[in-house]
Amino acid sequence: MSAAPKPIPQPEVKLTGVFINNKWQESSSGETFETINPTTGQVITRVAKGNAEDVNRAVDAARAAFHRKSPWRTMDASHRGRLLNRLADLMERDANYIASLETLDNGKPFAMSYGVDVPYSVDVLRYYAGWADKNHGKTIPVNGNFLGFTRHEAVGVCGQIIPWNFPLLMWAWKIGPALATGNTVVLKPAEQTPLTALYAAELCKEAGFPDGVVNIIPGFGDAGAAIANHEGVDKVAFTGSTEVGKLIQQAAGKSNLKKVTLELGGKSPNIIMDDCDLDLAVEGAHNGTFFNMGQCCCAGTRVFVHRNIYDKFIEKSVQRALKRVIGNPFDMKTEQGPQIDQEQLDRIMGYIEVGKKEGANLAVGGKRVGNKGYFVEPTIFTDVDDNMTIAREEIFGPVQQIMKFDSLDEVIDRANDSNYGLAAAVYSNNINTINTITQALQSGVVWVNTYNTILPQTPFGGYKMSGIGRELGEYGLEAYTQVKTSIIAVPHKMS
Ligand code: TXE
Repeated sequence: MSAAPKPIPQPEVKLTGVFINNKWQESSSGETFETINPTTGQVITRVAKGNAEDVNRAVDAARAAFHRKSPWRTMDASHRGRLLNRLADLMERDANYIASLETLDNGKPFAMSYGVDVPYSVDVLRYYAGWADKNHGKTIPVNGNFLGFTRHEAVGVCGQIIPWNFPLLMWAWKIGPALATGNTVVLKPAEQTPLTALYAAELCKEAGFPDGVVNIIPGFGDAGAAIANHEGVDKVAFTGSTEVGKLIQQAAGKSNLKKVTLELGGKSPNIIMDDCDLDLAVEGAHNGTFFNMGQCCCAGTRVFVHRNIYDKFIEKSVQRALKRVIGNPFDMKTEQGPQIDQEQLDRIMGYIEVGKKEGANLAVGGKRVGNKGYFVEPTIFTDVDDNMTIAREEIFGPVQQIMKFDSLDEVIDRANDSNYGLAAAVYSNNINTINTITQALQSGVVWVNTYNTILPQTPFGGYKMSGIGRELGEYGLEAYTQVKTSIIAVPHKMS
């Protein structure tokens, strides 16, 4: 994408309704809720509060759009790909507006919304657009006088529940593979950040997706629960807390055993060996923790540093944290905006207190910044013990834990000693160390001399309590397709 334009500091909010069947409507209850600007704590606007009744209506629309004779089901697969590419074109056309809206609603720096969130969303849509007519089955040389082949068919109506940390990007991760494979969608954005999901719904309509293919229900957990419990939903994809992930799985079990994919929390280890490029590692660990105000499921908040470079690493990490630019997210120099809301701010400040109480050394930060909006200083704890609360629980804020280690075997065991297993990284220049670590760590991705490198082509997802299933890449198609076998009797077999 070209150099960032000047952001729109007060983007006009155009769409605040429930989006069903390509039409904007009020919520069935007529209720609305406030969405708050986290930079100021002020209300941006009110948004329709969708509930179970709205979910019912959206599922009806999505079912009708999935009928075997519908325009969507009878469309060439390649045409689905063209629609997704058109949607990506429209996002690029409106990139400045969308990025500005994202910064207003979420608080992330415009440099990130414009430089990361919007272009990555576009990339994911284009990546899956390419798959639309390439996700094919196999002809299988079966026993007997039969012809055997498989088709990869759409699952049906997909419920998708997304969080607030990457509102547009999570929307694209969910919608892209679902539509490429011919499903229909009922998506609920997070209550904190509904605005870009709603605007992007309008772009789906403009791109030409038929009525009922994409339905968006802004609302709270009750609307999410209605999706997870719905008998007419064939699959649910969720990104959010591990706690709610468990509820989604239970709801699926109690209702119609809908397929479930979950992308949940993490407490990812970042292992810094003494043969690493130290400056690269310091910067990698800094971004690994502080990117997106620390509100990343894959944040590398357990930084294990080899004894030989421990003191030097801490000195440089503290210097880097002190240089981090916090402030107005519409300022292009800003690296760190506010946390998403008061609740998350309180939670993070609570963890910082617990860290101090349990005896970790607060090397830098630890305080709220100002009293307007939800800003927190980049915070580093050193001399952290593996059993401390701040070393075990997801903080989801700009708080880094640094621990010391002596040997490779020791650090592998300690890194794996977690209920989570989403991501991990190693900084080293020794190929044997790298190979050992990448094989031994229990996590969905292991980065080497890089962090947060998430690409449309490679799968992303969790071991252990970090989730079920994979998103992105070819593997990401599996969640949205079923394999059907056809066996046809043939009078004459030619093997
Ligand atoms: O998450 P929730 P919250 C983690 C992070 C954070 C914590 C709490 O540690 O501090 O979760 O954040 C919808 N049935 N992550 O409370 O509640 C909700 O409306 C169905 C990690 O914001 O899980 C929203 O759309 N849906 C994470 C979505 O779930 C329900 C990103 C996520 O909200 C529901 C966010 C219910 N019963 C938080 N209750 C990641 N993996 O990236 C709520 N929701």
